[in-house]
Amino acid sequence: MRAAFAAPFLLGLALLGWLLSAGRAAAEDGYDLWLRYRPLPAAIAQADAVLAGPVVAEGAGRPTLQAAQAELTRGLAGLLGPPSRPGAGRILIGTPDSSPTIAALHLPLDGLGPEGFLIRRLGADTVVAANRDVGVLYGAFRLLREVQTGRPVESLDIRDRPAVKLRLLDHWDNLNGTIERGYAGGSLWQWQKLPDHVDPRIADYARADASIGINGAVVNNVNASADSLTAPYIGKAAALADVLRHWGVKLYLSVRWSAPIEIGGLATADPLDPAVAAWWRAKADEIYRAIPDFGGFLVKANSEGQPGPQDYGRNHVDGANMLADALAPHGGVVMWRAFVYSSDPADDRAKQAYREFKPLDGRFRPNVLLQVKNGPIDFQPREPFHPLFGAMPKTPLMLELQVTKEYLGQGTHLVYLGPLFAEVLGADTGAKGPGSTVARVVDGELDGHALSGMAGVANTGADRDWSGSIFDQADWYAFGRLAWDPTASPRAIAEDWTRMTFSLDPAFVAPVVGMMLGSRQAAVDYMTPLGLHHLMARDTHYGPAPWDVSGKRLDWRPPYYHRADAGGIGFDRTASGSDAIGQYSAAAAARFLGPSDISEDDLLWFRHLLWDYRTASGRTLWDELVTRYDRGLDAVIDMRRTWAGLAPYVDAERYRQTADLLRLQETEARWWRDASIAYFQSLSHRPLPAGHAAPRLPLAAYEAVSFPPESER
Ligand code: BDP
Repeated sequence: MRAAFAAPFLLGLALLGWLLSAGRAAAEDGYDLWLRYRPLPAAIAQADAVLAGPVVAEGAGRPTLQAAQAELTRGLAGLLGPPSRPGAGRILIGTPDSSPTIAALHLPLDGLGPEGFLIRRLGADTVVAANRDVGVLYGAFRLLREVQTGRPVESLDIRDRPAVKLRLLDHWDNLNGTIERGYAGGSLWQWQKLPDHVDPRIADYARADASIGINGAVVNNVNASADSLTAPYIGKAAALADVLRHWGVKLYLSVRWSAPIEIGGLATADPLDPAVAAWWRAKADEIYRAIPDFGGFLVKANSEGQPGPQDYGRNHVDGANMLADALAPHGGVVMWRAFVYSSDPADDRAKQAYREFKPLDGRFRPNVLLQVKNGPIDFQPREPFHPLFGAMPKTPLMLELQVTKEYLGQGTHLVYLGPLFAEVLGADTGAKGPGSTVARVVDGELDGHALSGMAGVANTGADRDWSGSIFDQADWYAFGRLAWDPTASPRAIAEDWTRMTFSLDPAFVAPVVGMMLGSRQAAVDYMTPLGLHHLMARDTHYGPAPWDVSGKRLDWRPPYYHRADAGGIGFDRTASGSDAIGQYSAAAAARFLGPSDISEDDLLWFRHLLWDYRTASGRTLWDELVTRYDRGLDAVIDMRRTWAGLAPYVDAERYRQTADLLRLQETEARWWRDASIAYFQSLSHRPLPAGHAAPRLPLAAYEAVSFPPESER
């Protein structure tokens, strides 16, 4: 048997866990995520017998180290089997200050920072060492990943550290247990039972985060309730933090700007009023008494009707700095969101955040990050990168991505978001010459910021499979991996995920990864091809509604975005239109508009064009539009076919879930395609190009669809 001599009781626990998880294997309901630890194929397990010795961690009473030890013990037992080979080398884990053995090795840990790690084979032993316990934990998960993905382990020599400092999930969880834009069941937190009962599942959640390097969780909705800052809720949050902490995950809170009025009894929330500042200081002190490692505040202010400093004639700097001053003595940060747009429809919504924030560059306190969505509108299937990236060199800009697929098919469509995330990270802002990518802005390197961050709006919920479907788990996984290394390849991430989640068999991995990599472009094509955007149904953001003019504001109506009529289609954001293009560097603007952009992915985002405009393919714009809608639908039909051929490689439960959802996706891709073509044809008055089928129903039938039906809302 594997032995864990520093904490022998862990052996029993680990084995129990292993037996339990083995017992669950039959169900394969997705609960285990990518941490399945099922036995590896014999050939690989044989080679990995170098890891068949005991996991040794010196340093009692250090929960994160013990978690790392238990994880390695459990993982290796699952992957390689419990019995150890006599004489197999040890797996030594720890930091120089936790472990005299590690200290005596004088390993080169400089430059690894607090979260980096080193994994190295030393004689018969394998070492996982770091400067801090959390680095050891990350190293343990990395070692397991190497084994689990079938990489050779005989001569391991890995040094790694995260490029981004704050790697956070933003949970849009409400205190009543619902989740805004959540498609995987209710909230995991169970506020009502806290702090007396902390669901053991919280530890599993934190463990999954840790396995991909996520080190923070904002636990409540950006549309925050002031109640989350009351003493009872601080107590509840503290109970959560006590669990998250062991896995290196810090707790953060979204705060409601008007809390000093709503729960503090003040008459105002004016950031320049000394009583208001004092209230926030006292509140921060109170939070830190309960949660000593509290991360800080996330703020949605003066956005979509939320209160904010502008209600008092102040600006975002006044607001953010006042909160920053309250948190600074404790080491906390303010993440101030840049998702703002005014109600003046005359002004292109895509321009508004830049216009409001760029002049404020250099005026924020050092512990403020400005949190900017990937694109200037709102998490669309494709957007050009947000023009603020590269435009505010004196302010750390935190990238906000949406892991939950609000506009991309929600909990049902298979759309792997790795390519979307990587596309924005790889986009060249041109701010400081070629290669000034969003990734380099976000990790702080381009402008020399020590503080840096990436946030993903979480897709987790209380469903057994956490994310709503097995394939949606890949987006959580990809977000973590890219926050750790923003230059990582979405293909490599998909390959690792597929191997860990399903199987090492190349006959399975290759087609699944192919399917995943093509799936985002497929969704773009069947929903909003060629740079079209925001054509989804109002409020639900599910299903097509390019015709809908019922929104209260012009910019809540799809025609505001597509601007189609008998003449043509698209939003003119060139200098002759709204000139949103003018917010980008000359190099980026030239790429968006230039003839070299043969992908034409952003064509109608920036330009209003005649239906007969010649696209790069030689087809007219109208014909190209129809061709892309069909390309999207065809890609989904292909995905279904691919998956159908993979049944022999997957357990029945996970096979069936994916097959069912792909069938639904095909139906809905057809709905999108037919409804959109029917609508745009009513304006273009052009025949469908040869070989493209007419929509199955007349336009009126699509316009009449209400989805989800009223009864299900
Ligand atoms: C939009 C969502 C809305 C969020 C808002 C935000 O539709 O539910 O509150 O973004 O990010 O995408 O604040």
